[in-house]
Amino acid sequence: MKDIKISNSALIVVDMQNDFLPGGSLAIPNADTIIPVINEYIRFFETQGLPVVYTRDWHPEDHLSFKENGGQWPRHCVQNTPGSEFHHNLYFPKNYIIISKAYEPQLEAYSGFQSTDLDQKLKDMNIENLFVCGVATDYCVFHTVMDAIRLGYKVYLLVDAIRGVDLNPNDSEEAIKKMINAGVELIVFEELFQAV
Ligand code: VGL
Ligand code: ZN
Repeated sequence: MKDIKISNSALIVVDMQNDFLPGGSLAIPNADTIIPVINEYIRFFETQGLPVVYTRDWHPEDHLSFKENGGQWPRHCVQNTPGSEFHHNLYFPKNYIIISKAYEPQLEAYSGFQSTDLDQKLKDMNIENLFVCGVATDYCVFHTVMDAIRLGYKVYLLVDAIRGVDLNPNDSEEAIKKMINAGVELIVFEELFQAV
């Protein structure tokens, strides 16, 4: 059995917003199929009295990552539009934290830690272990995990609750390999459930 530490832990749900889900402008294949699994994780953390953090891509209309502005992505997750809203099936506990990122026109930020107070908020709560799920495996999940490891957190990647863009077919696989090399531990819900 894996040595999973529940105390001083937080769940990070990355970018489960309409534009990244089927029907959205930057739809990630099968991203909707992880919602029930993510909700299980959220309920687990809620039951354990542990914090749940939701990151969101929060771009201004003139964001540099959009094709119309010279970037590589279709327009997505524009602040206060339906596409930037969290999916309506995503579960929210009574208490939760939202972290908005990439909110400035000239700033790209795939990581939930980049130009946000996420690290400070977690340290204020004495969080040492992070459990990360959501989208996209090869972009925001990847960069959030790599930053978290760099910042000294023990990071668990919830492999049954992530999906990737895969512009190239192996991008997510490569990203997972890099995260493993950096020290991430891969787990599925059953292993977390058995850990308590
Ligand atoms: C993301 C592409 C562009 C992500 C954000 O959330 O992974 N991907 N912006
Ligand atoms: Zn974006």
